[in-house]
Amino acid sequence: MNRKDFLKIITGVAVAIPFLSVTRKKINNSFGPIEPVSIATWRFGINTTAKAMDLLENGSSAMDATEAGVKICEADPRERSVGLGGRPDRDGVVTLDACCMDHLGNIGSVAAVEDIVHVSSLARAVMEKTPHVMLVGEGARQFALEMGFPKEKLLVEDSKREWKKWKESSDYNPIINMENHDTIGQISLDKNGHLAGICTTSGMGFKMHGRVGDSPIIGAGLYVDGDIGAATATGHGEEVIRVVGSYRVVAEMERGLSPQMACEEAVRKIYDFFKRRKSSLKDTQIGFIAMNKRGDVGGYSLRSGFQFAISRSGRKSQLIDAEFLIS
Ligand code: SD4
Repeated sequence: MNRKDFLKIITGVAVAIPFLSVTRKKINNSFGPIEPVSIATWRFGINTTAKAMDLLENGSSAMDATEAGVKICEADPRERSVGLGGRPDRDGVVTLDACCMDHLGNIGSVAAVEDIVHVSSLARAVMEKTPHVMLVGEGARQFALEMGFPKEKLLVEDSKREWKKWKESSDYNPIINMENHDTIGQISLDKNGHLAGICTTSGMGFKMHGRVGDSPIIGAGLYVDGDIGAATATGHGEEVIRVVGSYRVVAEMERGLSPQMACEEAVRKIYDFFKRRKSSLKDTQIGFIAMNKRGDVGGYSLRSGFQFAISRSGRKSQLIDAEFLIS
């Protein structure tokens, strides 16, 4: 793909200037009718953004469309890092994390949840039906059951087999999954110009029981500012939390950076923190995707291999190989 095609995909138009220019002005929204857009992390984003786009084109809200998208991934037992079929912790228990945020600043989050597949919807239920913003562990599970979410066995045979094999080695060294499927973070812009996002995951494979990563942490795994833009993260959650990653990306957009440049800044910050701590960058990966209020998007990762999907109105979803900082 040449630079011009790339710019066309991420900005939706064939001009380079809006993407490349750095202004200090707030993003304005006087761009005529809003074309819906949905973006999501990794290969599975192709289907989830296509689903969201079907709904967005028919007038759904960004939150409804995003939720419908990520639920496809949560329900798929072959996706081994999200929802049903997610990888277990080191005790063999699958625990899920998720959060959601809309353009008004409404937030909901659940962490370390057992037995519930659609933790994205559960996070949304926390947002809409409780006076709180975050429920964890057994409390989140109980709330789900009270709300009528079905109780389901999340550990599938393939994950169990992998976990047993992992247990043969006594080393406790959970590493971030570098394969082509991982946490799903999805952001959509609807016809009303409203943004919403959801992040959902089983987290780091073979993590300590009770470990929570960035994905359900508002500001780390996801952040939405209806006046500016939205960002979401995938990869090594501890590192994303350290720099409050998704908030940082949105703050960079508020400063005037394009979504692409904002993602690059956040990844660079993580890299700097690694260097400062003289910590090894081996076995780590971090990726951000972002969208501003007018539907320009960006994505960037620490290492090669990160992909994200974009669906724009009237076009097929496309998978993009993100640019990266180090190979
Ligand atoms: C976490 N960021 O739990 C999530 C999961 C992930 O590669 O993206 N893993 O740290």
